[in-house]
Amino acid sequence: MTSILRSPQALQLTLALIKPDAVAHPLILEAVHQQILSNKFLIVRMRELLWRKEDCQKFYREHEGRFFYQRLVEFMASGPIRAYILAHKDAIQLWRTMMGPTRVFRARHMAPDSIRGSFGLTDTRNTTHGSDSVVSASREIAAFFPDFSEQHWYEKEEPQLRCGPVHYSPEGGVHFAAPAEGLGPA
Ligand code: 3AN
Repeated sequence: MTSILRSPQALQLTLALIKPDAVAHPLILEAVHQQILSNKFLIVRMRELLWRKEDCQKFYREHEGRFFYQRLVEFMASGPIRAYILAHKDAIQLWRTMMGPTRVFRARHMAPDSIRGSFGLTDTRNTTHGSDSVVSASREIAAFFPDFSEQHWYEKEEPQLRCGPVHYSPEGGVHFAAPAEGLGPA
């Protein structure tokens, strides 16, 4: 396997999900999207999908046997979810801080302005998911975006996005590196 050299300033990737409780509410969905933008994440990819129960079981297999597992799997397959690949310096930690604690009671008390503190309904219906390590981010990105090559992205897209200029497409909801001046279509 080819190793990928990353400079200290390199952008890190994470997988973020907006869960069915939030996707069902357009204002909450938009509020979370705006928080992603205002925290200067680059949205590398975005898609909405319905998850099959088997996909949820596979994704959450580390929790199999826990008391909330069945409830979690049923809930995640109960309606559309939105998946993002987000890029930022220390993206994994930043997104997890923005989400706040897993348990909603704790989120409301310890991080009332966090996403879960603001919008979480219960410990299961807690608005968002975020990868918890570089290894899980790679695994989770591959699960939701099978055509995305992290290696290609780090080699070709990351340097352009990091050095700018970067544009945001409100229609597509993603960022892209702008072509250099004078190289665009006539
Ligand atoms: P996080 O999403 O904060 O990384 P994990 O990975 O421990 O937390 O749990 C995955 C998901 O399982 C949570 N987002 C939540 O929906 C559900 N979950 C975790 N702990 C509980 C709990 N004590 N009661 C109900 N659901 C839980």
